[in-house]
Amino acid sequence: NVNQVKKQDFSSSDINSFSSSSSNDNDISSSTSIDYSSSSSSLSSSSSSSNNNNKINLFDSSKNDESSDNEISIKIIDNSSGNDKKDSSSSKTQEIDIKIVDEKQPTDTEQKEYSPKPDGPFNRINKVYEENKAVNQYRAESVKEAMKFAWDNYKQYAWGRDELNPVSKTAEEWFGFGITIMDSIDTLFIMGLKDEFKDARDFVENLDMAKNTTIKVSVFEANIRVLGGLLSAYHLTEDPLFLKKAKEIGTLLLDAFDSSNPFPKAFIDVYTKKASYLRWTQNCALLAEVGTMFLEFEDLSLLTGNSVWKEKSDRIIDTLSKIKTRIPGLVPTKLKPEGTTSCAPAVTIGAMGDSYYEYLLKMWIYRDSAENYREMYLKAANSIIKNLYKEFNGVGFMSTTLINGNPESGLQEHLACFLGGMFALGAAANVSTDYKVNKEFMYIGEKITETCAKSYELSPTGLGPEHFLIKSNGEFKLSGHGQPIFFRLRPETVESLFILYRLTGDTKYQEWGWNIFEAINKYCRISSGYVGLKSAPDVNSVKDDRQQSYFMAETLKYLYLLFTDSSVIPLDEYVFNTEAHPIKIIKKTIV
Ligand code: DMJ
Repeated sequence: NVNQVKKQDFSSSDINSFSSSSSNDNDISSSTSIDYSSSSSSLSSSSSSSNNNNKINLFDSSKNDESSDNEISIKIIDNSSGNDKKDSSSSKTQEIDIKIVDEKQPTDTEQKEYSPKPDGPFNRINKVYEENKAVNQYRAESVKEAMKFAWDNYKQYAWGRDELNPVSKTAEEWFGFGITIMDSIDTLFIMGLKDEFKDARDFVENLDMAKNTTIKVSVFEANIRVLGGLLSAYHLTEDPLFLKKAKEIGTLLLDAFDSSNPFPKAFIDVYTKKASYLRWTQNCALLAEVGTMFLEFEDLSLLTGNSVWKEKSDRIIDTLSKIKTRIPGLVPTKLKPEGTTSCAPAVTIGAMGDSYYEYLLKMWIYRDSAENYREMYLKAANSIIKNLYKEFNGVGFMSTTLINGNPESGLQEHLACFLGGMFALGAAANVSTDYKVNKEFMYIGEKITETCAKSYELSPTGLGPEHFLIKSNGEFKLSGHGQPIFFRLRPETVESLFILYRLTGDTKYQEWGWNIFEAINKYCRISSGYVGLKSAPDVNSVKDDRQQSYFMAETLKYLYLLFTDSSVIPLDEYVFNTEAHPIKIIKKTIV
Protein backbone atom coordinates (compact mmCIF):
# COMPACT_ATOMS: atom_id res chain seq x y z
CA ASN A 1 0.00 0.00 0.00
CA VAL A 2 2.91 2.32 -0.27
CA ASN A 3 2.31 4.48 -3.28
CA GLN A 4 5.08 6.14 -5.11
CA VAL A 5 3.66 9.42 -6.14
CA LYS A 6 4.21 10.28 -9.18
CA LYS A 7 42.21 16.85 -30.83
CA GLN A 8 46.78 14.78 -29.87
CA ASP A 9 43.53 14.59 -31.58
CA PHE A 10 42.36 17.18 -34.02
CA SER A 11 39.70 19.50 -32.73
CA SER A 12 41.77 20.64 -29.90
CA SER A 13 44.58 18.27 -29.29
CA ASP A 14 44.73 17.66 -33.02
CA ILE A 15 44.52 21.34 -33.39
CA ASN A 16 47.67 21.46 -31.30
CA SER A 17 49.43 19.06 -33.59
CA PHE A 18 49.23 21.66 -36.34
CA SER A 19 51.02 23.94 -34.00
CA SER A 20 54.63 24.77 -34.44
CA SER A 21 54.87 25.73 -30.80
CA SER A 22 55.83 23.45 -27.98
CA SER A 23 53.69 21.08 -25.99
CA ASN A 24 53.17 23.97 -23.63
CA ASP A 25 50.27 24.79 -25.83
CA ASN A 26 48.68 21.56 -24.83
CA ASP A 27 49.20 24.63 -24.72
CA ILE A 28 14.16 20.00 -15.03
CA SER A 29 13.48 17.35 -15.18
CA SER A 30 12.22 15.52 -18.25
CA SER A 31 8.59 16.12 -17.47
CA THR A 32 9.13 19.83 -17.70
CA SER A 33 8.86 21.48 -21.03
CA ILE A 34 10.62 24.70 -21.61
CA ASP A 35 9.29 27.59 -23.56
CA TYR A 36 12.27 29.34 -25.03
CA SER A 37 9.96 31.58 -27.05
CA SER A 38 12.21 33.99 -28.84
CA SER A 39 13.56 35.98 -26.00
CA SER A 40 16.75 34.54 -24.69
CA SER A 41 16.63 36.09 -21.27
CA SER A 42 13.19 35.19 -20.09
CA LEU A 43 12.94 31.46 -20.21
CA SER A 44 9.94 30.11 -18.46
CA SER A 45 8.97 26.56 -17.83
CA SER A 46 5.67 24.95 -17.20
CA SER A 47 5.02 21.46 -16.06
CA SER A 48 3.76 19.24 -18.84
CA SER A 49 1.21 17.74 -16.52
CA SER A 50 -2.03 19.41 -17.52
CA ASN A 51 -3.42 19.82 -14.03
CA ASN A 52 -0.35 21.57 -12.79
CA ASN A 53 -0.18 25.18 -13.74
CA ASN A 54 2.81 26.02 -11.65
CA LYS A 55 5.17 28.28 -13.49
CA ILE A 56 8.76 27.84 -12.51
CA ASN A 57 11.14 30.64 -13.06
CA LEU A 58 14.13 28.79 -14.36
CA PHE A 59 16.36 31.72 -13.88
CA ASP A 60 15.69 32.23 -10.21
CA SER A 61 19.13 31.77 -8.78
CA SER A 62 17.76 31.21 -5.31
CA LYS A 63 16.34 27.89 -6.50
CA ASN A 64 18.07 25.03 -4.83
CA ASP A 65 19.30 22.30 -7.16
CA GLU A 66 19.35 19.70 -4.49
CA SER A 67 15.82 19.18 -3.28
CA SER A 68 15.26 16.45 -0.76
CA ASP A 69 12.93 13.51 -0.30
CA ASN A 70 9.56 14.31 1.13
CA GLU A 71 7.77 11.76 3.23
CA ILE A 72 4.22 12.33 4.32
CA SER A 73 2.06 10.17 6.46
CA ILE A 74 -1.66 10.05 5.76
CA LYS A 75 -4.61 8.19 7.24
CA ILE A 76 -6.98 6.23 5.07
CA ILE A 77 -10.38 5.32 6.44
CA ASP A 78 -11.64 2.13 4.88
CA ASN A 79 -15.48 1.97 4.89
CA SER A 80 -15.76 -0.95 2.57
CA SER A 81 -17.11 -3.55 4.94
CA GLY A 82 -18.86 -5.39 2.14
CA ASN A 83 -22.09 -4.55 3.92
CA ASP A 84 -24.50 -2.21 2.23
CA LYS A 85 -25.44 -0.76 5.54
CA LYS A 86 -22.78 1.62 6.70
CA ASP A 87 -21.48 0.75 10.09
CA SER A 88 -19.00 3.26 11.34
CA SER A 89 -17.73 0.94 13.99
CA SER A 90 -16.46 -1.41 11.31
CA SER A 91 -14.38 1.27 9.61
CA LYS A 92 -10.67 0.42 9.59
CA THR A 93 -8.17 3.17 10.01
CA GLN A 94 -4.88 2.53 8.26
CA GLU A 95 -1.77 4.63 8.46
CA ILE A 96 0.38 4.47 5.43
CA ASP A 97 3.48 6.26 4.37
CA ILE A 98 3.50 7.88 1.01
CA LYS A 99 6.92 8.59 -0.20
CA ILE A 100 7.15 11.41 -2.67
CA VAL A 101 10.10 10.49 -4.74
CA ASP A 102 12.07 13.47 -5.84
CA GLU A 103 12.70 13.14 -9.56
CA LYS A 104 16.30 14.09 -9.06
CA GLN A 105 17.21 11.25 -6.75
CA PRO A 106 19.85 8.86 -8.00
CA THR A 107 18.43 5.85 -9.71
CA ASP A 108 19.92 2.41 -9.93
CA THR A 109 22.35 1.65 -12.69
CA GLU A 110 20.11 -1.21 -13.84
CA GLN A 111 19.02 -1.07 -17.45
CA LYS A 112 15.39 -0.18 -17.88
CA GLU A 113 13.19 -3.07 -18.91
CA TYR A 114 13.08 -3.49 -22.68
CA SER A 115 10.17 -1.57 -24.03
CA PRO A 116 10.85 -0.99 -27.72
CA LYS A 117 10.32 2.45 -29.18
CA PRO A 118 7.61 2.61 -31.80
CA ASP A 119 8.88 2.35 -35.37
CA GLY A 120 9.45 5.75 -36.93
CA PRO A 121 12.11 7.88 -38.61
CA PHE A 122 14.45 7.53 -35.62
CA ASN A 123 13.90 3.85 -35.10
CA ARG A 124 13.68 1.12 -37.69
CA ILE A 125 15.42 -1.66 -35.83
CA ASN A 126 12.80 -3.50 -33.78
CA LYS A 127 12.18 -6.24 -36.32
CA VAL A 128 15.81 -6.91 -37.17
CA TYR A 129 16.80 -6.64 -33.54
CA GLU A 130 14.37 -9.38 -32.59
CA GLU A 131 15.36 -11.57 -35.56
CA ASN A 132 19.01 -11.48 -34.52
CA LYS A 133 18.52 -11.10 -30.80
CA ALA A 134 20.99 -13.73 -29.65
CA VAL A 135 23.77 -12.40 -31.88
CA ASN A 136 22.99 -8.83 -30.89
CA GLN A 137 23.14 -9.70 -27.22
CA TYR A 138 26.39 -11.56 -27.62
CA ARG A 139 27.94 -8.63 -29.48
CA ALA A 140 26.69 -6.02 -26.99
CA GLU A 141 28.14 -8.15 -24.17
CA SER A 142 31.47 -8.37 -26.00
CA VAL A 143 31.65 -4.59 -26.31
CA LYS A 144 30.74 -4.30 -22.64
CA GLU A 145 33.61 -6.64 -21.80
CA ALA A 146 35.96 -4.42 -23.82
CA MET A 147 34.73 -1.41 -21.86
CA LYS A 148 35.37 -3.17 -18.57
CA PHE A 149 38.83 -4.20 -19.73
CA ALA A 150 39.73 -0.65 -20.79
CA TRP A 151 38.34 0.75 -17.56
CA ASP A 152 40.05 -1.80 -15.28
CA ASN A 153 43.41 -1.04 -16.84
CA TYR A 154 42.87 2.68 -16.55
CA LYS A 155 41.95 2.12 -12.92
CA GLN A 156 45.00 0.03 -12.24
CA TYR A 157 47.63 2.21 -13.93
CA ALA A 158 46.26 5.73 -14.24
CA TRP A 159 43.44 6.22 -11.77
CA GLY A 160 42.41 9.86 -11.38
CA ARG A 161 44.74 11.04 -14.13
CA ASP A 162 43.61 12.11 -17.58
CA GLU A 163 44.53 9.13 -19.77
CA LEU A 164 46.24 5.76 -19.61
CA ASN A 165 49.45 4.99 -21.52
CA PRO A 166 48.99 1.22 -21.80
CA VAL A 167 52.39 0.28 -23.24
CA SER A 168 54.43 2.06 -20.58
CA LYS A 169 51.71 1.50 -17.94
CA THR A 170 51.91 5.14 -17.00
CA ALA A 171 49.44 7.98 -16.81
CA GLU A 172 49.09 10.96 -19.10
CA GLU A 173 48.22 14.24 -17.49
CA TRP A 174 46.62 16.57 -19.95
CA PHE A 175 44.72 19.05 -17.93
CA GLY A 176 44.15 17.31 -14.66
CA PHE A 177 40.43 16.60 -14.44
CA GLY A 178 40.54 12.82 -14.64
CA ILE A 179 39.24 13.24 -18.20
CA THR A 180 38.87 9.49 -18.79
CA ILE A 181 36.53 9.23 -15.80
CA MET A 182 34.45 12.23 -16.85
CA ASP A 183 34.24 10.86 -20.37
CA SER A 184 33.31 7.33 -19.25
CA ILE A 185 30.63 7.82 -16.59
CA ASP A 186 27.65 7.75 -18.94
CA THR A 187 28.98 4.76 -20.90
CA LEU A 188 29.44 2.84 -17.64
CA PHE A 189 25.89 3.70 -16.65
CA ILE A 190 24.39 2.77 -20.01
CA MET A 191 26.20 -0.58 -19.97
CA GLY A 192 25.12 -1.27 -16.40
CA LEU A 193 28.69 -1.53 -15.08
CA LYS A 194 27.58 -0.72 -11.56
CA ASP A 195 30.76 -1.03 -9.50
CA GLU A 196 32.75 0.91 -12.06
CA PHE A 197 30.05 3.58 -12.19
CA LYS A 198 30.18 3.87 -8.40
CA ASP A 199 33.95 4.37 -8.46
CA ALA A 200 33.53 7.07 -11.08
CA ARG A 201 30.83 8.80 -9.07
CA ASP A 202 32.99 8.74 -5.94
CA PHE A 203 35.83 10.33 -7.89
CA VAL A 204 33.57 13.09 -9.16
CA GLU A 205 32.23 13.71 -5.67
CA ASN A 206 35.70 14.24 -4.26
CA LEU A 207 37.13 16.29 -7.11
CA ASP A 208 37.64 19.95 -6.32
CA MET A 209 37.81 21.39 -9.81
CA ALA A 210 38.75 24.90 -8.70
CA LYS A 211 41.95 23.54 -7.16
CA ASN A 212 43.23 22.38 -10.55
CA THR A 213 46.60 24.02 -11.11
CA THR A 214 47.04 23.11 -14.78
CA ILE A 215 47.97 26.35 -16.47
CA LYS A 216 46.29 25.61 -19.76
CA VAL A 217 43.02 23.76 -19.61
CA SER A 218 41.50 23.62 -23.08
CA VAL A 219 38.11 25.30 -22.92
CA PHE A 220 36.84 23.26 -25.87
CA GLU A 221 37.92 19.90 -24.46
CA ALA A 222 36.74 20.71 -20.93
CA ASN A 223 33.39 21.71 -22.39
CA ILE A 224 32.79 18.63 -24.55
CA ARG A 225 34.37 16.04 -22.26
CA VAL A 226 33.94 17.30 -18.68
CA LEU A 227 30.84 19.47 -18.86
CA GLY A 228 29.26 17.26 -21.54
CA GLY A 229 30.05 14.10 -19.57
CA LEU A 230 28.62 15.47 -16.33
CA LEU A 231 25.46 16.81 -17.97
CA SER A 232 24.89 13.47 -19.62
CA ALA A 233 25.44 11.62 -16.35
CA TYR A 234 22.85 13.91 -14.79
CA HIS A 235 20.32 13.33 -17.57
CA LEU A 236 20.70 9.57 -17.28
CA THR A 237 20.78 9.21 -13.50
CA GLU A 238 19.06 12.35 -12.19
CA ASP A 239 21.68 12.33 -9.45
CA PRO A 240 22.06 15.97 -8.28
CA LEU A 241 25.78 15.49 -7.70
CA PHE A 242 26.42 15.51 -11.44
CA LEU A 243 24.52 18.74 -11.96
CA LYS A 244 26.36 20.35 -9.06
CA LYS A 245 29.68 19.39 -10.64
CA ALA A 246 28.54 20.43 -14.11
CA LYS A 247 27.77 23.84 -12.64
CA GLU A 248 31.21 23.92 -11.06
CA ILE A 249 33.08 23.33 -14.33
CA GLY A 250 30.63 25.56 -16.22
CA THR A 251 31.40 28.40 -13.80
CA LEU A 252 35.14 27.92 -14.21
CA LEU A 253 34.80 28.03 -17.99
CA LEU A 254 33.12 31.43 -17.81
CA ASP A 255 36.51 32.97 -17.03
CA ALA A 256 37.58 32.24 -20.62
CA PHE A 257 35.18 34.98 -21.76
CA ASP A 258 35.66 38.72 -21.46
CA SER A 259 33.04 41.36 -22.06
CA SER A 260 34.63 42.84 -25.17
CA ASN A 261 34.79 39.69 -27.34
CA PRO A 262 32.07 37.17 -28.13
CA PHE A 263 34.46 34.24 -28.38
CA PRO A 264 36.15 32.64 -25.39
CA LYS A 265 39.91 32.30 -25.27
CA ALA A 266 41.22 28.80 -25.93
CA PHE A 267 42.75 28.08 -22.53
CA ILE A 268 41.94 28.81 -18.97
CA ASP A 269 43.98 28.50 -15.83
CA VAL A 270 41.12 27.71 -13.48
CA TYR A 271 43.25 28.42 -10.42
CA THR A 272 44.38 31.94 -11.32
CA LYS A 273 41.44 32.48 -13.67
CA LYS A 274 43.78 33.71 -16.39
CA ALA A 275 42.70 32.93 -19.92
CA SER A 276 45.01 32.69 -22.93
CA TYR A 277 44.91 32.16 -26.69
CA LEU A 278 46.33 29.32 -28.73
CA ARG A 279 49.80 30.60 -29.53
CA TRP A 280 50.16 29.11 -33.00
CA THR A 281 46.94 30.72 -34.24
CA GLN A 282 48.29 34.22 -33.58
CA ASN A 283 45.48 34.91 -31.15
CA CYS A 284 42.76 33.83 -33.55
CA ALA A 285 39.85 31.69 -32.46
CA LEU A 286 39.14 28.35 -34.13
CA LEU A 287 35.66 27.72 -35.47
CA ALA A 288 35.25 24.25 -33.92
CA GLU A 289 36.41 25.52 -30.55
CA VAL A 290 34.06 28.48 -30.29
CA GLY A 291 31.23 26.92 -32.27
CA THR A 292 30.88 23.80 -30.11
CA MET A 293 29.56 25.21 -26.87
CA PHE A 294 25.91 25.83 -27.68
CA LEU A 295 24.48 22.52 -26.55
CA GLU A 296 26.35 22.19 -23.26
CA PHE A 297 25.97 25.87 -22.34
CA GLU A 298 22.25 26.00 -23.07
CA ASP A 299 21.60 22.75 -21.28
CA LEU A 300 23.45 23.96 -18.21
CA SER A 301 21.36 27.14 -18.20
CA LEU A 302 18.20 25.13 -18.55
CA LEU A 303 19.05 22.73 -15.74
CA THR A 304 20.39 25.29 -13.28
CA GLY A 305 17.96 28.07 -14.06
CA ASN A 306 20.83 30.48 -14.62
CA SER A 307 20.88 32.19 -18.01
CA VAL A 308 24.56 33.15 -17.92
CA TRP A 309 25.71 30.26 -20.15
CA LYS A 310 22.91 30.66 -22.65
CA GLU A 311 23.76 34.35 -22.99
CA LYS A 312 27.36 33.48 -23.94
CA SER A 313 26.16 30.86 -26.37
CA ASP A 314 23.65 33.26 -27.96
CA ARG A 315 26.33 35.88 -28.43
CA ILE A 316 28.58 33.37 -30.21
CA ILE A 317 25.92 32.14 -32.64
CA ASP A 318 24.79 35.68 -33.28
CA THR A 319 28.31 36.72 -34.17
CA LEU A 320 28.88 33.68 -36.39
CA SER A 321 25.62 34.31 -38.21
CA LYS A 322 26.86 37.76 -39.22
CA ILE A 323 30.29 36.80 -40.53
CA LYS A 324 30.58 37.35 -44.27
CA THR A 325 31.45 34.12 -46.04
CA ARG A 326 32.61 33.50 -49.61
CA ILE A 327 30.45 30.42 -49.83
CA PRO A 328 27.05 30.56 -48.09
CA GLY A 329 27.20 29.03 -44.60
CA LEU A 330 30.82 27.89 -44.72
CA VAL A 331 32.61 29.90 -42.05
CA PRO A 332 36.39 30.28 -42.22
CA THR A 333 38.23 28.21 -39.66
CA LYS A 334 40.34 30.95 -38.10
CA LEU A 335 38.45 33.92 -36.75
CA LYS A 336 39.33 37.24 -35.17
CA PRO A 337 38.40 37.20 -31.47
CA GLU A 338 35.96 40.05 -31.94
CA GLY A 339 34.24 37.90 -34.56
CA THR A 340 33.91 40.48 -37.28
CA THR A 341 36.28 38.93 -39.81
CA SER A 342 38.37 35.86 -40.39
CA CYS A 343 42.13 35.56 -39.94
CA ALA A 344 42.49 33.37 -43.04
CA PRO A 345 40.09 32.38 -45.82
CA ALA A 346 40.44 28.58 -45.57
CA VAL A 347 37.31 26.62 -44.73
CA THR A 348 37.21 23.08 -43.39
CA ILE A 349 34.63 20.58 -42.27
CA GLY A 350 37.39 18.42 -40.81
CA ALA A 351 39.70 19.23 -37.88
CA MET A 352 39.09 22.69 -36.46
CA GLY A 353 35.76 23.18 -38.21
CA ASP A 354 33.87 19.89 -37.86
CA SER A 355 31.68 20.06 -34.77
CA TYR A 356 30.45 23.60 -35.47
CA TYR A 357 28.39 22.17 -38.36
CA GLU A 358 27.27 19.24 -36.21
CA TYR A 359 25.99 21.61 -33.48
CA LEU A 360 23.97 23.76 -35.89
CA LEU A 361 21.84 20.70 -36.60
CA LYS A 362 21.85 19.38 -33.07
CA MET A 363 20.71 22.67 -31.54
CA TRP A 364 17.72 22.60 -33.83
CA ILE A 365 17.01 19.01 -32.80
CA TYR A 366 17.55 19.84 -29.11
CA ARG A 367 14.99 22.58 -28.67
CA ASP A 368 12.15 24.57 -30.16
CA SER A 369 12.59 28.08 -31.55
CA ALA A 370 15.98 27.32 -33.02
CA GLU A 371 15.21 28.52 -36.53
CA ASN A 372 18.46 30.49 -36.70
CA TYR A 373 20.39 27.25 -36.21
CA ARG A 374 18.28 25.43 -38.78
CA GLU A 375 18.79 28.11 -41.40
CA MET A 376 22.52 28.21 -40.81
CA TYR A 377 22.67 24.42 -40.98
CA LEU A 378 20.75 24.23 -44.24
CA LYS A 379 22.94 26.83 -45.87
CA ALA A 380 26.09 25.03 -44.74
CA ALA A 381 24.84 21.54 -45.62
CA ASN A 382 23.88 22.58 -49.14
CA SER A 383 27.23 24.30 -49.65
CA ILE A 384 29.10 21.25 -48.34
CA ILE A 385 27.36 19.08 -50.91
CA LYS A 386 27.90 21.57 -53.71
CA ASN A 387 31.54 22.36 -53.01
CA LEU A 388 33.05 19.42 -51.16
CA TYR A 389 31.10 16.29 -52.01
CA LYS A 390 32.18 14.27 -55.03
CA GLU A 391 31.38 10.88 -56.48
CA PHE A 392 33.99 8.99 -58.44
CA ASN A 393 32.72 5.78 -59.93
CA GLY A 394 29.93 5.56 -57.38
CA VAL A 395 32.22 6.25 -54.42
CA GLY A 396 31.00 9.34 -52.58
CA PHE A 397 33.36 11.28 -50.35
CA MET A 398 34.03 14.64 -48.78
CA SER A 399 37.13 16.66 -49.46
CA THR A 400 37.36 18.30 -46.11
CA THR A 401 39.15 21.55 -46.85
CA LEU A 402 38.57 24.41 -49.21
CA ILE A 403 41.65 26.52 -49.80
CA ASN A 404 41.03 29.68 -51.80
CA GLY A 405 37.72 28.24 -52.81
CA ASN A 406 39.19 25.00 -54.21
CA PRO A 407 38.67 21.61 -52.62
CA GLU A 408 41.74 19.62 -51.69
CA SER A 409 40.95 17.03 -54.24
CA GLY A 410 40.03 13.54 -53.14
CA LEU A 411 41.45 13.71 -49.63
CA GLN A 412 39.15 12.67 -46.82
CA GLU A 413 39.87 12.91 -43.10
CA HIS A 414 38.63 10.27 -40.71
CA LEU A 415 37.44 13.11 -38.50
CA ALA A 416 34.97 14.08 -41.22
CA CYS A 417 33.37 10.62 -41.14
CA PHE A 418 30.86 11.90 -38.57
CA LEU A 419 29.22 13.72 -41.51
CA GLY A 420 27.55 10.49 -42.63
CA GLY A 421 25.56 10.33 -39.40
CA MET A 422 24.99 14.08 -39.39
CA PHE A 423 23.46 14.22 -42.86
CA ALA A 424 21.27 11.20 -42.16
CA LEU A 425 20.08 12.49 -38.80
CA GLY A 426 19.10 15.82 -40.33
CA ALA A 427 17.18 14.01 -43.04
CA ALA A 428 15.30 11.85 -40.52
CA ALA A 429 14.44 14.94 -38.51
CA ASN A 430 13.11 16.65 -41.67
CA VAL A 431 15.47 19.54 -41.24
CA SER A 432 14.45 20.82 -44.66
CA THR A 433 10.83 21.51 -45.45
CA ASP A 434 11.56 20.17 -48.93
CA TYR A 435 11.15 16.40 -49.07
CA LYS A 436 13.62 16.12 -51.96
CA VAL A 437 16.35 17.89 -50.03
CA ASN A 438 15.95 15.52 -47.08
CA LYS A 439 16.12 12.61 -49.47
CA GLU A 440 19.36 13.94 -50.86
CA PHE A 441 20.74 14.43 -47.34
CA MET A 442 19.93 10.81 -46.52
CA TYR A 443 21.62 9.66 -49.70
CA ILE A 444 24.78 11.65 -48.92
CA GLY A 445 24.72 10.34 -45.33
CA GLU A 446 24.60 6.76 -46.59
CA LYS A 447 27.34 7.35 -49.16
CA ILE A 448 29.77 8.98 -46.73
CA THR A 449 29.18 6.26 -44.15
CA GLU A 450 29.77 3.56 -46.74
CA THR A 451 32.99 5.19 -47.92
CA CYS A 452 34.32 5.57 -44.38
CA ALA A 453 33.47 1.95 -43.60
CA LYS A 454 35.19 0.93 -46.82
CA SER A 455 38.39 2.66 -45.72
CA TYR A 456 38.41 0.14 -42.86
CA GLU A 457 37.39 -2.85 -44.92
CA LEU A 458 40.12 -2.28 -47.50
CA SER A 459 42.82 -1.87 -44.89
CA PRO A 460 44.80 -5.08 -44.17
CA THR A 461 44.25 -4.54 -40.42
CA GLY A 462 40.56 -3.78 -40.85
CA LEU A 463 41.24 -0.35 -39.35
CA GLY A 464 40.86 2.85 -41.35
CA PRO A 465 43.57 5.50 -41.54
CA GLU A 466 43.38 9.11 -40.38
CA HIS A 467 43.44 10.28 -44.02
CA PHE A 468 42.64 8.47 -47.24
CA LEU A 469 42.43 9.41 -50.86
CA ILE A 470 39.85 8.54 -53.49
CA LYS A 471 41.29 8.46 -56.98
CA SER A 472 39.26 9.66 -59.96
CA ASN A 473 38.43 6.05 -60.90
CA GLY A 474 36.92 5.51 -57.43
CA GLU A 475 39.90 3.55 -56.09
CA PHE A 476 40.94 4.03 -52.48
CA LYS A 477 44.48 4.97 -51.55
CA LEU A 478 45.13 4.34 -47.87
CA SER A 479 48.75 5.41 -47.70
CA GLY A 480 51.16 8.13 -48.81
CA HIS A 481 50.04 11.58 -49.93
CA GLY A 482 51.96 13.18 -47.06
CA GLN A 483 49.20 13.04 -44.47
CA PRO A 484 49.17 10.98 -41.27
CA ILE A 485 47.65 7.52 -41.62
CA PHE A 486 47.61 6.46 -37.99
CA PHE A 487 44.63 4.80 -36.31
CA ARG A 488 43.87 6.47 -33.01
CA LEU A 489 40.81 4.54 -31.79
CA ARG A 490 38.62 7.29 -33.19
CA PRO A 491 34.81 7.10 -33.14
CA GLU A 492 33.58 8.99 -36.21
CA THR A 493 32.99 5.97 -38.46
CA VAL A 494 31.25 3.82 -35.86
CA GLU A 495 29.22 6.88 -34.86
CA SER A 496 27.82 7.10 -38.39
CA LEU A 497 27.28 3.32 -38.52
CA PHE A 498 25.20 3.47 -35.33
CA ILE A 499 23.08 6.38 -36.52
CA LEU A 500 22.49 4.89 -39.98
CA TYR A 501 21.53 1.56 -38.44
CA ARG A 502 18.94 3.12 -36.13
CA LEU A 503 17.52 5.21 -38.96
CA THR A 504 17.38 2.53 -41.65
CA GLY A 505 17.31 -0.83 -39.84
CA ASP A 506 19.86 -2.08 -42.37
CA THR A 507 21.99 -4.70 -40.63
CA LYS A 508 24.93 -4.15 -42.96
CA TYR A 509 25.90 -1.28 -40.67
CA GLN A 510 26.01 -3.70 -37.76
CA GLU A 511 28.20 -6.10 -39.72
CA TRP A 512 30.64 -3.36 -40.66
CA GLY A 513 30.72 -2.19 -37.05
CA TRP A 514 31.33 -5.68 -35.74
CA ASN A 515 34.25 -6.16 -38.14
CA ILE A 516 35.75 -2.91 -36.88
CA PHE A 517 35.31 -4.02 -33.28
CA GLU A 518 37.02 -7.34 -34.00
CA ALA A 519 39.89 -5.55 -35.73
CA ILE A 520 40.30 -3.22 -32.75
CA ASN A 521 40.48 -6.25 -30.48
CA LYS A 522 42.96 -7.96 -32.75
CA TYR A 523 45.39 -5.10 -33.32
CA CYS A 524 44.82 -2.59 -30.53
CA ARG A 525 44.19 -4.65 -27.42
CA ILE A 526 47.29 -5.36 -25.37
CA SER A 527 47.48 -6.81 -21.88
CA SER A 528 47.16 -3.39 -20.24
CA GLY A 529 44.55 -1.59 -22.31
CA TYR A 530 43.75 -0.39 -25.84
CA VAL A 531 46.25 1.51 -27.98
CA GLY A 532 46.33 3.06 -31.45
CA LEU A 533 48.48 2.12 -34.45
CA LYS A 534 51.08 4.41 -36.00
CA SER A 535 50.12 3.07 -39.42
CA ALA A 536 46.55 1.86 -39.81
CA PRO A 537 47.06 -0.35 -42.88
CA ASP A 538 50.18 -2.06 -41.53
CA VAL A 539 49.57 -5.38 -39.76
CA ASN A 540 52.99 -5.02 -38.12
CA SER A 541 52.50 -1.40 -37.20
CA VAL A 542 54.18 0.08 -34.19
CA LYS A 543 51.57 0.78 -31.56
CA ASP A 544 51.12 4.15 -30.00
CA ASP A 545 50.98 4.45 -26.23
CA ARG A 546 47.61 6.01 -25.52
CA GLN A 547 44.17 4.82 -24.53
CA GLN A 548 42.29 7.92 -25.65
CA SER A 549 39.53 9.03 -23.31
CA TYR A 550 37.13 9.29 -26.25
CA PHE A 551 37.59 5.55 -26.82
CA MET A 552 35.37 4.80 -23.81
CA ALA A 553 33.25 7.93 -24.25
CA GLU A 554 32.50 7.44 -27.93
CA THR A 555 33.95 4.47 -29.80
CA LEU A 556 32.83 1.80 -27.34
CA LYS A 557 29.54 3.56 -26.58
CA TYR A 558 28.52 3.75 -30.24
CA LEU A 559 29.60 0.14 -30.82
CA TYR A 560 27.55 -0.99 -27.83
CA LEU A 561 24.50 0.96 -29.00
CA LEU A 562 24.88 -0.62 -32.43
CA PHE A 563 23.89 -3.95 -30.85
CA THR A 564 21.32 -2.90 -28.26
CA ASP A 565 17.57 -2.56 -28.72
CA SER A 566 15.70 0.63 -29.52
CA SER A 567 14.90 1.45 -25.89
CA VAL A 568 18.52 2.25 -25.11
CA ILE A 569 19.19 5.96 -25.76
CA PRO A 570 16.43 6.48 -28.34
CA LEU A 571 17.32 9.06 -30.96
CA ASP A 572 14.04 10.91 -30.58
CA GLU A 573 14.76 11.49 -26.89
CA TYR A 574 18.48 12.21 -26.82
CA VAL A 575 20.93 14.16 -28.88
CA PHE A 576 24.61 13.29 -28.57
CA ASN A 577 27.12 16.04 -27.95
CA THR A 578 30.23 15.86 -30.10
CA GLU A 579 31.90 13.61 -27.51
CA ALA A 580 28.95 11.15 -27.63
CA HIS A 581 27.41 12.28 -24.35
CA PRO A 582 23.61 11.98 -24.67
CA ILE A 583 21.64 15.07 -23.66
CA LYS A 584 17.84 14.99 -23.31
CA ILE A 585 15.99 16.66 -26.14
CA ILE A 586 13.51 19.27 -24.93
CA LYS A 587 11.88 19.93 -28.29
CA LYS A 588 8.18 19.16 -28.23
CA THR A 589 7.93 17.68 -31.71
CA ILE A 590 10.99 16.71 -33.60
CA VAL A 591 9.57 15.39 -36.81
C1 DMJ B 1 36.47 13.76 -30.01
O1 DMJ B 1 37.06 14.42 -28.94
C2 DMJ B 1 35.25 14.51 -30.48
O2 DMJ B 1 34.46 13.67 -31.25
C3 DMJ B 1 35.63 15.74 -31.28
O3 DMJ B 1 34.51 16.44 -31.75
C4 DMJ B 1 36.48 15.32 -32.45
N1 DMJ B 1 37.62 14.52 -32.08
C5 DMJ B 1 37.54 13.53 -31.05
C6 DMJ B 1 37.52 12.10 -31.51
O4 DMJ B 1 38.16 11.82 -32.66
